[in-house]
Amino acid sequence: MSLILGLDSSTQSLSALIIDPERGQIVAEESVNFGKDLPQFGMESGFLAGGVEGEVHSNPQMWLDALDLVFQRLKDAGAPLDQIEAVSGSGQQHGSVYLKEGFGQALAELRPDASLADQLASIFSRSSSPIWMDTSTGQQCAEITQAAGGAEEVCRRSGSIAIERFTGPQIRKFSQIEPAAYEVTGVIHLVSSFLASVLAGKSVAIDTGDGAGMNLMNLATADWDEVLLGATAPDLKSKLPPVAPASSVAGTISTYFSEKFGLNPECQVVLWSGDNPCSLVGMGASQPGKVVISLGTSDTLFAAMAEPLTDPRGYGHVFGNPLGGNMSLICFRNGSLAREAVKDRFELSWADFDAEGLARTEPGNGQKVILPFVGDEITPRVSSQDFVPVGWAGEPTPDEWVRGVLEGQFLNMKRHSDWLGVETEEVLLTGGASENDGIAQIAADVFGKKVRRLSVAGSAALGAAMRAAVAMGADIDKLEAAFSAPALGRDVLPRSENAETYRDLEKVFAQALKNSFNLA
Ligand code: ADP
Ligand code: XUL
Repeated sequence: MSLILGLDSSTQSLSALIIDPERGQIVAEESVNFGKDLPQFGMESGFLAGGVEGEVHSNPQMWLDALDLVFQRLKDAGAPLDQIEAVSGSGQQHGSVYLKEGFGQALAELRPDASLADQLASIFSRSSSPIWMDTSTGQQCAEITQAAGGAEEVCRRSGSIAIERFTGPQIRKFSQIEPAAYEVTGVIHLVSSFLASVLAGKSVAIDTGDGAGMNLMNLATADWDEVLLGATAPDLKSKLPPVAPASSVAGTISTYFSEKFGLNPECQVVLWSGDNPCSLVGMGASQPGKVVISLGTSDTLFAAMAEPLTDPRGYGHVFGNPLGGNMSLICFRNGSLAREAVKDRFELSWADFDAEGLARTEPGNGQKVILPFVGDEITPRVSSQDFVPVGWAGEPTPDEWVRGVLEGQFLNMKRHSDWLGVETEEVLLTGGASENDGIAQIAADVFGKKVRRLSVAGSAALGAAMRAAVAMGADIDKLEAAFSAPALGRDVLPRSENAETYRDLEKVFAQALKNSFNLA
């Protein structure tokens, strides 16, 4: 009994990872792709296409079928399910599940001879679940902001200003458009706490990591905030589970799973958390001092924080760090999409973004910048139709465009993460574009820090497993050394000869933002 299971219910798939914390090994991996493996739900990418006015919903019954299927696959593959000591999980953040009174009872009565989805079919008070991609609650955000005393106050309390995809505004909308269904809702869960409840066979708590993505939890007290509850929807407190630290053990695994799939009946269920909080752990960055930058479709920057500071400009978010304290999450919408736009516009290749290509221009482009927003941006919140070169006498050359946009992206990240209040020792780079040495060098130079590359695939499931292992007494440093080690020989050091250039360029960038978008 020494293995640990981590699950990750993301937008498009549910994956499972079994680790042996003592040996530092991955023992088994399986996954279920919602579109491919559960085509009966008609959600090719895990959500319903064609939602009106920014609505993006998914189907909680699909998540239940996926849970059954992933355990069946583990069992069929001969995974040692009877040796799993603890399980935890990661859920796409912000998504919400609406359940009638009696949810806990229904879970306690689950029989192994029928599926989860069939047995729980009548327990939902709302058949679909809004997810993080939903942008339909602008009006509700404005109403909550007004009722709670302004954007700064909402941010001070919850760690973020009112955000469309966050759960509070989503709940408010549901209470307004379907008041009768809201009325009969007994409990509202997040994707994470919903699936943790199913595993535990009872309705369990929401953890502080994912709970902070609701605009409902008070960061300082790590509990529901009366002012925000009151500003959001009637009688809301009675419809929310309690908040608890992510390290809490919710109970032992439901007999549904031990009888049906052969899990050990003593297997402990540790609370689930959100995917970003779990990734923080999986990336080996749960202790303050490291900043993770993920260069994916969008870029994200996250870091463990020593103090629960909030972003004075209102762009970044603060969530609970599942291993204690807090973490920041900052999203930059113009990530790879913007890099690809430059590449396509000038018919370049990724080699032009690499060391060789970048050698054709000078660091800092002679103290000229390009504001790197090919489309609307959320950090900073600006509406933009194209990149803005600032201070250029003529049109930049394609090589200057490449350098300008990359430098602009990292300068923008540095500027908008200056409120974190952590002394960064190193920057951990991950995501598709992190492979590129030229891009990594610009990151190192702009931040003035050592950049390390991580090749952890599936950091959310891994982080969930590592959290469960820590809850069972494993040492986080040992786990990080075994599972989250930076790729060997791929560190990039900042070049001291460029330090002054980039310090000056930061000021040029700040001035350009101010002049072009009227931003402080
Ligand atoms: P996501 O998980 O958001 O789908 P990934 O982290 O997988 O994204 O990153 C994929 C992106 O990485 C691609 O769309 C591409 O723009 C970018 N990418 C891949 N290779 C390179 C490279 N060598 N240099 C720069 N960008 C790259
Ligand atoms: C974070 C966010 C996304 C989802 C993706 O605020 O909305 O990263 O968690 O699953």
